[in-house]
Amino acid sequence: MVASHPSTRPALSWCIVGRGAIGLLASARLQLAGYLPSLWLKHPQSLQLTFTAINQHQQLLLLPQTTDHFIQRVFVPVKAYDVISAVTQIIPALSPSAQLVISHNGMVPHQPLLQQLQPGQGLWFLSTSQAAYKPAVDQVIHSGEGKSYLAKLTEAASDDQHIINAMTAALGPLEVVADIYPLLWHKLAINAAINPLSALENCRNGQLSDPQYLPQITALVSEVCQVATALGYPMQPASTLTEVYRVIAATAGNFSSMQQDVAAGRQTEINAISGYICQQAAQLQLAVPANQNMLSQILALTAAN
Ligand code: KPL
Repeated sequence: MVASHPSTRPALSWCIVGRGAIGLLASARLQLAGYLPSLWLKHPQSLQLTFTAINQHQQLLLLPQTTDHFIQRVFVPVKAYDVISAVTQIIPALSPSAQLVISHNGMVPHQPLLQQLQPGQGLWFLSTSQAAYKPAVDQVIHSGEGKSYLAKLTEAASDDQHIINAMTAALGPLEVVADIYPLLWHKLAINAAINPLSALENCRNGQLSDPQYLPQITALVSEVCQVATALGYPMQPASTLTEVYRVIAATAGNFSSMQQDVAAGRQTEINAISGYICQQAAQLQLAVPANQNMLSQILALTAAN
């Protein structure tokens, strides 16, 4: 059988930026669905990836490096603090009508990205609760079944059916929503409650169901609800707290991304999570001591890195 090459079937080509767990999960699932994913890495190289699906089925896949210089579709699932620089680096290689799908934890101001795009280049946002981790640089394990939400961030976001189909293959089930921000605030509350606390306690998410953490988690969640509501995204503390405990139970055996970052001595997404909440609260003149405490403690813990 002759292997197909991206340039012979450009309609199926996707460029995936970075080699994070979600990006590799998306790449593996895209390839298995018949798409042609390629990796855009800081040090260009192809990757032989061992992919373990949610049903434990293992496959060895070859993910080539991106060689296109007229990239039409790109998925950018990088850490919050890397989004702007990743997009800045790839922009010269994009076609004038390229479609970019970004995905990250926490909140990042999207204005600097929008300023760099040409009028025909569209920006989408994907928020996912699919869970994956990398036990080694060339292995990715799909560790938790989740769901993804996709929304347009700009008028130039187009090519809808292809983007929706591909993102469904990559990280579905997928729901298309008109406004991603209510969902992002919802996810921010979950991450603000679980990520810093699990990193400070150096524990799996499930350990946070211990009643000793209830007052702290309740305070973190109600502060986020207060800020989100003041910004026009109404959130109820009681139902949000229930959702946080549902996620803790659903991901009980997992280490949160921030626990993993701290344990590995990497930069964390604390500024895009607790930092963003504190910044917004300061502008609204609201006090958020529980989130401020998480921010200070994680920054102190990682200061030496
Ligand atoms: O999104 C997550 C993360 O680890 O970043 C949660 C939901 C907390 C799952 O671990």
